[in-house]
Amino acid sequence: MAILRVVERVDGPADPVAGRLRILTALQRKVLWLSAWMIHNANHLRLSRDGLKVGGHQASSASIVTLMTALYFDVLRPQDRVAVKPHASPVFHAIQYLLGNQALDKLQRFRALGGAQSYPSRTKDADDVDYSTGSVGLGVGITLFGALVQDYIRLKNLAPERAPGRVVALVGDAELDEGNVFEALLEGWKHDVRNLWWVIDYNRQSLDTIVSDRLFNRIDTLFGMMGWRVVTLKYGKRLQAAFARPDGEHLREWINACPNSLYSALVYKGGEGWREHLRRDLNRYPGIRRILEELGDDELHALMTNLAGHDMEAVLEAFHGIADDIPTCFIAYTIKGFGLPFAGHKDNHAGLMNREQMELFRAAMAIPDGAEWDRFAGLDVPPAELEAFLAAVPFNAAGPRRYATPLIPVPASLPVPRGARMSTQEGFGRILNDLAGGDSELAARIVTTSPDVTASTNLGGWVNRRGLFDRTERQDVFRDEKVVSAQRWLPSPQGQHIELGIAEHNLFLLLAALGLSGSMFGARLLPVGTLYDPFIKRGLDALNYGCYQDSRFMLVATPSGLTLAPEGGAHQSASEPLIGLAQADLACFEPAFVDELAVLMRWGFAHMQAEEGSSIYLRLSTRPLDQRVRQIGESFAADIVAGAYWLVEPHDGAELAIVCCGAVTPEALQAHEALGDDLPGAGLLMVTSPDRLHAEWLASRRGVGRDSHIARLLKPLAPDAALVTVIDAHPATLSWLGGVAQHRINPLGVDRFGQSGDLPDLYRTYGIDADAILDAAARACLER
Ligand SMILES: Cc1ncc(C[n+]2csc(CCOP(=O)(O)OP(=O)(O)O)c2C)c(N)n1
Ligand SMILES: [Mg+2]
Repeated sequence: MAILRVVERVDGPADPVAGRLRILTALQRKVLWLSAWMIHNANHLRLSRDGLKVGGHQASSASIVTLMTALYFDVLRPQDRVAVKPHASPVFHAIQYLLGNQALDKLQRFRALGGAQSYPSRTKDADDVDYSTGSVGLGVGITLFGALVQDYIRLKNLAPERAPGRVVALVGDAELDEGNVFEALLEGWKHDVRNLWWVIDYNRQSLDTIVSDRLFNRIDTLFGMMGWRVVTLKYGKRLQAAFARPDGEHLREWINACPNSLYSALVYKGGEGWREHLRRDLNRYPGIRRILEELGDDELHALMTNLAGHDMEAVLEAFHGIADDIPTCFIAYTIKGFGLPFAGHKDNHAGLMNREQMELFRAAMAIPDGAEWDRFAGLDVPPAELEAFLAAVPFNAAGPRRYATPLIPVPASLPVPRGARMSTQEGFGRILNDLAGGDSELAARIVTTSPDVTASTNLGGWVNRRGLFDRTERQDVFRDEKVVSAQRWLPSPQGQHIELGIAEHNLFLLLAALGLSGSMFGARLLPVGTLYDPFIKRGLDALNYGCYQDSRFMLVATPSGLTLAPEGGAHQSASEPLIGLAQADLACFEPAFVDELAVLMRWGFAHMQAEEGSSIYLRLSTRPLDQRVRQIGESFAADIVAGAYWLVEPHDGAELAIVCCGAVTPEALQAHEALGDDLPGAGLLMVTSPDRLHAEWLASRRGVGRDSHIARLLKPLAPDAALVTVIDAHPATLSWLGGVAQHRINPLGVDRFGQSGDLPDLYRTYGIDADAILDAAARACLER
């Protein structure tokens, strides 16, 4: 088995470049050791209370040690922003430990509560993670949108002038199987993104197996087509030297033609395996025979595994060779598990060194017993020299890298659009349009985006006034040709709408990137993104990803529900409010009236900026409703934000309440009226946010805080009163209300796929019309 022969020491020549190389090579050795030891400690040494495998990825980490050592200790600058491939988390934490940004006890508690996180987390880790990662592909995609956001801010001079940073993704090669990566690539081409680096750890292994040779042969072409520069780091300096020897070209051809699976298998088998194959295939060349004679098994193995991604000199040369802002993809050939006993083995993804292997590794790394966590033990560079080097690392030179940015003032109220009948979608467009016409700082910091549904979600008016964002000024051809259009969308760097192609992942990744702009790039933005409600599910993992890193944005989902009537079942949404209910760090609302919407949007813009705030999800509708002219004072506004208020107050001891939410409010009103004398004093509860109501109720059940808002609201009802809930969505969104005060509950909603129809037909068919509400009320009363 090939073990431990590949992490080389470079003897210390006198010139400064070589001196640097020597130190970086030593640090790389330390990073490899610490990342492997951190995982070993978590799995084999720390007390286990539950018998679960702790995990951690020694092979994935080893694969990227050289690349990350070069980047963090030499190439990166403080303004650069990085997404680290999820399984390199131990490498990241080890590097931050060496830089003095990560505490030892966090390393010792890797994957334990309060310790360093399994996958780099912007919110849970204390060592300056830029982008969280975990769900493969998303960390790659977000860097592209991060680069776009950096330009958005730079071209508008929203932040103090600084040299632009590079936004860097450290990518596992199998991440390129994720479609979202390519969706992002296309969008990046359209928007001419700059200052973006994707460094692919091309170890030719995924989780299950060895990746296909055929596929990767196409990857560089693909990047080239999208305007990227591709830098391939294939062979290290020693292999390059061997290729330059007599007959060396045959060795190069042999490796070039070697299938990924055979190369990996030989990496695992070591020197003998290489010798056997090279003898069989290349023995006729005297130059190759010489090489085989000169080198012992270990040396031969070291030569044959000298891929550029593990060759510090080659890696530094490649990174430092790029001085412009053209997006660049580095394809760095590496070996999964490089330097570890399971290097190259196809099953090594979750492999852990056992105790004996770790002892051998420790000996090879020259780590004395008890000095496992020592920052410099086992290195052949004096500690003082290493300390001095680390103190001068450019990436670390400017201290904390996150920016604090002032709050954007939000007015006490937003004007309510006037009109007797209006949908919440129309109200949304008018509120934004109104903001666009003013000159508030709030409006200046709003940036909107939509995946090709800008016009159909009512953002058109805003874009007419605020323009499309584009790196360069462009003409409106339709206007120049005097073709009349309601959409006058002028592209320029001043534009405040980023138009996307139809790709919901891109929408959510862009929203996530925009919502981090303050701490990331020094200018706070208030992103508003629109899409059709059912297509939230298309981008759901990316939405979750944005929330997971506590990015702040306002998602406006419209149209929604069965209420989209003739558009049919493929466009009607039902389960989305349950997503809103369950998704952490996303406050979800479904107003019925536009005065409620104005309150919620105002609150939303403030909540998106609050320390303990979150992102916002507004589920809106295209159904025009009769509006109410109401004075909304502070306490009424607070009720709307808390999630419910009585549209019709119940009498004390009332036996029934109808609870409604969103577009079906007219049906609830109609049913309530029809109850008339049969059930005097029945209440009509208007729910504006099942999510906020539920969250607060849960908190109160856990003993946090006082009575919940919903418990207070339901107090006047008789103890054995019935609730009939109705929402144009899955009935479970509101059925939990029966648990608040143990009222009997009859939940109405949509629990089957929809279909085309008009509102009366559909509401009747799916049981959410006034008759259905009355039937439910009658049944509830009979059950008493
Ligand atoms: C969306 C998603 N699907 C599946 C996984 C499980 N998973 C973790 S790593 C991995 C493959 C990683 O291969 P690669 O990106 O090449 O990384 P490396 O070889 O460097 O470990 C998979 C499928 C995941 N983390 N995210
Ligand atoms: Mg891989």
